[in-house]
Amino acid sequence: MQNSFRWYGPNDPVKLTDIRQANAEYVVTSLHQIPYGEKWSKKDVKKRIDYINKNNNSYNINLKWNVVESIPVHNNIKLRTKNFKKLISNYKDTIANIASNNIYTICYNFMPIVDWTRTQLDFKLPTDGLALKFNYLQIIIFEMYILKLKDLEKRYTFKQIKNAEKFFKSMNTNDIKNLKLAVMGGLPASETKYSINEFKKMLNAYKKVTNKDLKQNLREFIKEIMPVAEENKVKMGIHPDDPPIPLFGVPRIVSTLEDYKYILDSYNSSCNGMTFCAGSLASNFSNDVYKIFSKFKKRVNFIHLRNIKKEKDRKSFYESNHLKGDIDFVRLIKMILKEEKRRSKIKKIEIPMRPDHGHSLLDDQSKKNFNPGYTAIGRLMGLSELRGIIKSVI
Ligand code: DNO
Repeated sequence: MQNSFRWYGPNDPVKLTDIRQANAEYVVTSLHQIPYGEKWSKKDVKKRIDYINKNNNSYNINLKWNVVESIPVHNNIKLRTKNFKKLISNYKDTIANIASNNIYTICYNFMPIVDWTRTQLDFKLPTDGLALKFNYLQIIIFEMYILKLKDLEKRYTFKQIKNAEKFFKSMNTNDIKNLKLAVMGGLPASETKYSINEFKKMLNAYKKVTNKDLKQNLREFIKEIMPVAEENKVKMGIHPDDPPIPLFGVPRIVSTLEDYKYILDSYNSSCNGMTFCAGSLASNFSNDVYKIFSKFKKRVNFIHLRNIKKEKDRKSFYESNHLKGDIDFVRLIKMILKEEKRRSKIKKIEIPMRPDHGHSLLDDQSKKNFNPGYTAIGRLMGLSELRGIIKSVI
């Protein structure tokens, strides 16, 4: 596997030297400064490569940008409204401009409104480390008390609503502020930091969109972009919904084995592949991550490795230590290495992999400015544990 680390660019408090010290050899990044939907020029991409190269020299490990994560997909594309045709044309040009700079793997997702979602960014572990957590009741609280939505009984049971009311009473002002921040854009890579009204407006835009509509829109998008990916030898990897369950009454369609089957069958090409995110997939109680990997292994273009611990309500989870969660990484890594071996019959092929998220540990906790989940020390530990497994099972 290509040991990679996500890097949020020159403004990331985690610097390229930190990434090198963590023993990664590749960086996964995106041009986060470019607004969603706009075209990335060849020059924009080259500028970022030059920045990385300037930090490389003959003495140190030469970090290389191997994966673009992500080219975000604008909501107008997901909804196929307004200027979506222009946005798709920009998307295609962006793919070509990335490839012309010799980067051939691109991750994207099709989550409506918000990208990945957590409800707590500082969940205290028994070790005193801090983790990210998703609590389903807090999503109901968010809808009930922050968005003040009506008709919640349409999608939640009486018991869930009562439990949410009870939970809400135990939260203080700070907890509520943090919940709001976490859901409405406190996480890195989120589309935008919404205001309550903007968030409601987006919910309204998706109001009549069914699961079937959204799937159809994704299929159209795939059919439009994949020929460009093929022409430019780019491997696209669609990231699963995180978490892989519908949120706020809006459908999510990249959550299960069946969803992936639909997506990968929509355009039969190795360029139309998946980002296998173990932690995201495992947080849906019905998903079997080993089965999903086995089924689509030939189409896995990028890998995220992180673990989770599911909770009793079957919807909530927290991000556990890489070796302590519900996923057996020894088993999974063996499967990945076997697939790499299969691909490497003619020429050695390594799948790009990054440890996804880390806890906030040691000095991470005193840093004022950090991207939740993307701390230096926490991820360093994650990568080290994964490397240990890789080394011992290879
Ligand atoms: C979370 C990430 C995802 C990912 C995008 C991929 O940490 O794995 O947010 O960046 O969804 O498109």
